[in-house]
Formats: sequence, C-alpha cells, structure tokens
Amino acid sequence: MEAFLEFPAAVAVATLFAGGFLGWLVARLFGPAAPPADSTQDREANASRSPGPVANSEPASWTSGLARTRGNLARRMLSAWTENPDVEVWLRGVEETLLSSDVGIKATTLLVDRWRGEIGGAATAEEVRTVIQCGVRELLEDGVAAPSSSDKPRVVLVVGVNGVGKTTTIGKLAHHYKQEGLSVLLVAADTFRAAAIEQLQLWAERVGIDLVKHQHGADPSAVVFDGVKAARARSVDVVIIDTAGRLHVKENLMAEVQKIARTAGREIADAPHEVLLVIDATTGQNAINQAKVFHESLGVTGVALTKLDGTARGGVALAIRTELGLPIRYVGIGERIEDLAPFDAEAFAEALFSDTDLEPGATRS
Ligand SMILES: Nc1nc2c(ncn2[C@@H]2O[C@H](COP(=O)(O)OP(=O)(O)O)[C@@H](O)[C@H]2O)c(=O)[nH]1
Ligand SMILES: [Mg+2]
Repeated sequence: MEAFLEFPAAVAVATLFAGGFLGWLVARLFGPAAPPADSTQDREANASRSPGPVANSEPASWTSGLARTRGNLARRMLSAWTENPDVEVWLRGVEETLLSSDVGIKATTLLVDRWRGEIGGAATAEEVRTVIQCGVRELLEDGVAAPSSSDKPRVVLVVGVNGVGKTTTIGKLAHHYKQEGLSVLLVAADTFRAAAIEQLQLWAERVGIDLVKHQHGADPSAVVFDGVKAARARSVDVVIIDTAGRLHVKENLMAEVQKIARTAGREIADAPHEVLLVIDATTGQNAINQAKVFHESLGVTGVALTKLDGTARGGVALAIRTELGLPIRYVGIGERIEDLAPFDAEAFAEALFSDTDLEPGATRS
C-alpha cells in the first residue's frame, strides 16, 4: 500500500515530472485567470457535460496556481513585518493570518515557534522571506517517504467526496503517465450516476486509453474485478480506479470503497498500491475532517490537492501534512488536462512567497 511510480520505467517518469515542474517554475508561466469556485450543482452539471477545457496551452504554473493564497497569506505576512517593529506583535498577526488561510493550529504553532527563534536574525524583507520559506518547505518535506514499489500492474485507488475533482484528477494523471510511455487502464467504479461513467469515458477518449465499465447502478466491486483482471491480462502498467463520493451515506461509502480495495487485492498482490485521497483546497479545514474519515477507513497513502487555482486557502496543504501526516503527491492548479503537478515542497514554498510586491531590501519602519 505504499507509494507510487516505481516500476522500472517509473524512475524516469519521476525524473521527467520533476524536470518538467522545474521548467514551469523557472519559466514562470502565467496561466489564464482562475475560474471562481462554482456551486456544487454547477460543478456537477459541468463535470457531466465535458471532461474539462481542451488542452491547447501551457500548463498552469505553481506561481499562477498559488496566486490567491499568496495574496492572502504571504503578502500580509511580509508587509506586516516591514510595518511592525515588535516581533511578538508581528508573530501574533502572522498567527492570525496563517489560521485564516487554513494552515491549521498544529502547523501554525510549529511555524510561529520556529520563526520566533529565527526571525531576529533577519534584517531585510528578503531575509524574512527566506526564513519563512524555509519553515514552510521543511514542514511540508518532513517525513515524506519516497514512493517505492515495482508492482505491475500498479493499482491506484482514487477516493474522496463528491465534486472534489477525482475524475478530473484521474484524467490528468492518466495523461501524465501516458506522456511518459506507460500504459494506463481506467476503471469506472463510480456507478452511482450514469454521468460519472460518461465523464470518465470522455477522459479515457481524450487521453487515448481504455476504460473498463459496467452499467449505471452496477456493483462497483464487480467493475473493479473485471478491471484488474483486464489489466493483468493486457500487461498494463497502471490501473486507476474512479469511485463514488456520496458523503451523506458515509458508512456505506466507506464499506463500498473498502470492498473495492479488497477486490483489487484478491486479484493483484498488495493492490491497491496507492490510495490517493482527492481533497478540494477550496473547502479549507473541512477537508481535514473528511480526510480523517477516509484515512481511518482505508489507509490513505497520499493526497491530491485540487483547485489551488481557485482559492486563497492553499495553506491547507500545511494542515494536511501536519494534522493527517499524509504526503501530498499532486496538486491540481486548473481544469485542463495538463494542470496537474507532482507536489514539490520547495517549489510550493517558493511560489507562495514570490512576487509579493515587496522591495527585497526593505527594512522595518
Ligand atoms: N479550477 C479547478 N477546477 C477543478 C480542478 N480539479 C477539478 N476541477 C473541477 O471540479 C469539478 C468537479 O470535478 P470532478 O472530477 O467531476 O469531481 P469528482 O466528483 O470528485 O469526480 C469539475 O468542474 C472540474 O473541472 C482544479 O485543479 N482546478
Ligand atoms: Mg467523479
């Protein structure tokens, strides 16, 4: 149940992912303005109509994806430093800013305590930025085990509540894998709504890969049984399973997803190799409570944090890491097929505290 990406070809994949990601950062590409977070109804309607905007431009960068969070968090923290001669007063403001950006109490306390000891040595805004960035980066890096496994087919079970972006993330992830030369099979185990199967089918067509599906209303585990069998027979590299996320029947949902996991495990040793929990960053701290339920029931191995482009609550990444102890594997920073990036703590911290309109040499008043 560990990890991801480590069958032979996957080492190269990881490297390419990291390289592509750095390219994004260096090039500092600016994607289109983020769409505002829409209502669940709108989202569901849109989601069932199309698999997302057509890929015709550059991927959104971390810098653009984190623009709203940066405005809310970094800009406030840094400008407060130049305005405030008293470290304790500044730290109290920082605490408030972090909490209002959904960083959570645990991560906020860890960071503020750390900065209390370090900030005295910083004389300029640039030095403060460095101190802050290091704290954020190290908190996110802390204890994240490198994925390792050589399983084939590799089974990735994708879970999360309705509307968080599971199906979209699966489409993006499948695209990434395929770009790197891996064969991918999708399994439509969200049989609850007919539109959910169609939506995954559209993604499969766009990516140019196969999909295993049953009728609307079929037993999800039966679809998974067929899916993993097909994957083995066809020597597929990665199988990605889409699931339903109706939270109002929480107990049933967890039982259903547990059954899906067991079914996969009976057919393929150690499957699912990754349980990827998709979390919608726009839901902030609520997401943490949801995540705990999934983690307790399923043993989540990693998180995909979506819709960072549409929220100022990107600080929730820090809460996920400290309060759940889970590594963030991917972030969604747009609706297009290429708007998914493997998580990188350093890039995250850098993008969060870059471009803050601050004179690097600014000192305190
Ligand atoms: N802005 C933005 N929208 C996203 C992102 N990921 C998913 N969405 C949108 O969120 C909505 C719900 O996504 P969907 O994949 O159907 O969620 P599911 O119910 O969990 O499968 C759709 O309109 C997606 O286009 C993202 O990273 N950024
Ligand atoms: Mg879905």
